[in-house]
Amino acid sequence: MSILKSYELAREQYAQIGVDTDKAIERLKSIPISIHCWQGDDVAGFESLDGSLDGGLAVTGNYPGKAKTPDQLRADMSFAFSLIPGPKKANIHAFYSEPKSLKVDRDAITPECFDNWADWAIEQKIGLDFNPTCFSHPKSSDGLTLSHPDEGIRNFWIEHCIRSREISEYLGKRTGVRSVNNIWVPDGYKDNCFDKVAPRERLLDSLNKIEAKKLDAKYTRDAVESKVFAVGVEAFTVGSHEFYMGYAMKHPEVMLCLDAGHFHPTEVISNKVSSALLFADEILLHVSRPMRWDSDHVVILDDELMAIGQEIIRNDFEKRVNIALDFFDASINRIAAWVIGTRNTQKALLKAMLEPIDLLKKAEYEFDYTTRLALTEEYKSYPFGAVWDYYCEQMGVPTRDSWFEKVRAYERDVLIKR
Ligand code: RNT
Ligand code: ZN
Repeated sequence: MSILKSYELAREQYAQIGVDTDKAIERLKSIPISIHCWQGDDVAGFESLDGSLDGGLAVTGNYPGKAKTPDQLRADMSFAFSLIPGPKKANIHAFYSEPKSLKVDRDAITPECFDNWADWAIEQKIGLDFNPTCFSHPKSSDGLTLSHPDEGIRNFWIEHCIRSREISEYLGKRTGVRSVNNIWVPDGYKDNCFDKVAPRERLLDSLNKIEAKKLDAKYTRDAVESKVFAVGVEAFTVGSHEFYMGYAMKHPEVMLCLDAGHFHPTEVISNKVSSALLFADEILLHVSRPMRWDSDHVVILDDELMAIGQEIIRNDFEKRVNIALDFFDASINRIAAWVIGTRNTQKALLKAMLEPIDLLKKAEYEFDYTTRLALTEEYKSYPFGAVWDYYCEQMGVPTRDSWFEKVRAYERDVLIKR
């Protein structure tokens, strides 16, 4: 059946419950999703430094065709972008630098090392987000970086983070879109920690040094990301949720980052947004999917993803919640992973926009929990897919599952030949 015909029927059905689907589509067009480059190369980076993936980050699988050069990675991302509707940003890491000379260590990176990324982003008409890379490096091999007891190592990572902030500001200026600079460090212990205070004091001191200089808020803004555990860091992380929550509250210019995979297994970030935004003007989300001991599965349209979408949409938080993705799976086509995860995140937002929000809030305020339950359940099977398809068509990207054959063709023509 034609996409337009289905849409017109869906529009009528939604109109009956007071939902304007055209408005929902317009709203979705205004919400950028920051897409992480590191799904494309299994979080490897392109440095010729001696560091393999560490810091509790684990990527499993050996699907063929991963990007081995920055140009390949950008080509793959550009292709993925052509299959994803709506506004996007690209999220990059410091170890994707392309220095003009042979080797530039992390404490020496400069904005020019990211000129190729900036040029590409301008061409794609997108903004760029940034992250210092405090892992996969000889100086992170003790599992401690900004909280390392050795002052020399600490200073190395402080310098790296200071430079990352400046690079982020530069990228914001180049692209004309504010760049978010997100600081995550892997610091922690595999086994029980005897002194929990000293490492946190050192992390705090390092952050204060990193944040000492004020940068132009028009172009960059920092965020700090917590984590509860990782493989090899089971017992203790220095940068816990309470640590960074406290830090962000005391330093309101720094945003709190909530990663969906960084909490205890049944703890969800969808239930943190409303509290965090009572005390902060903006937050950063890392949309991911925890699965047992892994925190970074490709996001699917599950209850938690929909709950994240609902929290943003029901409360008009889209200008205050920076939505970024953070997952990596090397066992499937990496471009498909981007497309699946991003389109799902957008679907979750759209689905939330198709609820009659005022009506459901009213039922709740009136203690009419029967209406609340009956209607939310009924609306789950309203023809949301027809609205999504129409949106994709309007945005000039493949509708329904037709993006997939394009990924298969790209795999055959490009990826397999690498
Ligand atoms: C790690 C954090 C962090 C990373 C990326 C690569 O647990 O989630 O955001 O995934 O920086
Ligand atoms: Zn993350």
